[in-house]
Amino acid sequence: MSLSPINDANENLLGAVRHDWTRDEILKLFNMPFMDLLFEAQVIHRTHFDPNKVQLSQLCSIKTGGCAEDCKYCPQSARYDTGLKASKMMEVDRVVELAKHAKEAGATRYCMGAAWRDLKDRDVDQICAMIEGVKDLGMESCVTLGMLTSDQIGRFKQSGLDYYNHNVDTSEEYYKEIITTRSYQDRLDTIQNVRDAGINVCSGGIIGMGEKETDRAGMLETLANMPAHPDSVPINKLVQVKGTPLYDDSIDEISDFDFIRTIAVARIMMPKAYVRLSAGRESMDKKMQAYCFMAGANSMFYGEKLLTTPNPVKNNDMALLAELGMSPEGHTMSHEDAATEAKLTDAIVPLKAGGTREFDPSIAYNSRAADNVTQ
Ligand code: SAM
Ligand code: DTB
Ligand code: SF4
Repeated sequence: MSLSPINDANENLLGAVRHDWTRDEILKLFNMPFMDLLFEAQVIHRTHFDPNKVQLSQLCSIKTGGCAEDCKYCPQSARYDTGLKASKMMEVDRVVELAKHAKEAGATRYCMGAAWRDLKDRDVDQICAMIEGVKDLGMESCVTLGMLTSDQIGRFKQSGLDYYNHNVDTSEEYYKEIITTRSYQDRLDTIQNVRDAGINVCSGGIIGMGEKETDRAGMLETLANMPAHPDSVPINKLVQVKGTPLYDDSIDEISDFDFIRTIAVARIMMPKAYVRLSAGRESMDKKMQAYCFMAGANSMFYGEKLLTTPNPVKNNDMALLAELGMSPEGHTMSHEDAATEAKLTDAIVPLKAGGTREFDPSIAYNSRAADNVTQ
């Protein structure tokens, strides 16, 4: 018996980096027996990545709330009463200070988000200073600021920006049900500007907004059929926030298995992308997250807060990775960084108090010394 059910069905489906996926092919993947799908995703994952490593990104909301857009999922839209207080843009020094803490706790990428429809030229200098501050710490930088022009992204490139996050959110068909104040094409144009500037693209979407399986397939079709696959693909599980239109009992919560399937299909379709387990982890138990890693997720948001909603506490995340024999992927820190490692150890040792496991210092950073050098 073959170990590769996809190859049995169609040799072209497995392993190749493709940009010509059809909806039918993708739906075929979604409808594979669960175990076969996970197996294929693991094989592909192991071809390109260390399966026991997870990249950690930390978010910072540099400008919260008061957004003009009507994204039905979003607590930061000014159109919905979610009780969120809008704030002004944070000072550069404060952002860099928070990034330093994030680095000390093990994050390698710092993602700064603003509740804007689009970026205004008057804000570009301040954002450039934030990017430069994060880069000076030896971290990767990412920003997500809404739509932007090629001139603006060119300025960020000069400041050393590594990633720009701009999600397609769902399929082109379902998008109209979720957002009316800007088009799918607007999103794609911004992503193209980012790619043209030589900045890594981070683009994914949200699962659990009442969409059908064909919409999940459509979202992945858009992402995988871009001229180059996004370097990072965040898969968010909708966080239902009271006051938003998607805070709704009538929306069936997506089943765990359907969510895991989406991760696995993303891994198969975009073999070399970092697939990020993003919003919604707070509602996932340890087993669910382990299945997501098995399906090919190899990145996650780290730290107690996403932009405005909660995320698992760092100690729990470190405990989960330790229990699974996994470790954070690092490329800006080394074992020589004793101060940093001591802080990581402080963060993990209290786990022992829970009595579940012994602390093994090697999990704080890669236990295989060879991997500890810059990748
Ligand atoms: N305003 C910018 C934009 O829309 O591109 C950047 C920030 S926006 C909050 C970034 C992404 O967060 C959205 O594209 C969406 O995918 C995700 N997001 C926002 N609210 C969410 C929620 N309640 N649940 C899950 N994901 C959410
Ligand atoms: C992404 O895809 N998810 C992150 C990040 N990119 C900017 C944001 C999630 C936000 C969840 C809701 C909130 O905390 O406000
Ligand atoms: Fe504004 Fe972004 Fe939220 Fe949409 S997702 S309302 S653009 S902050």
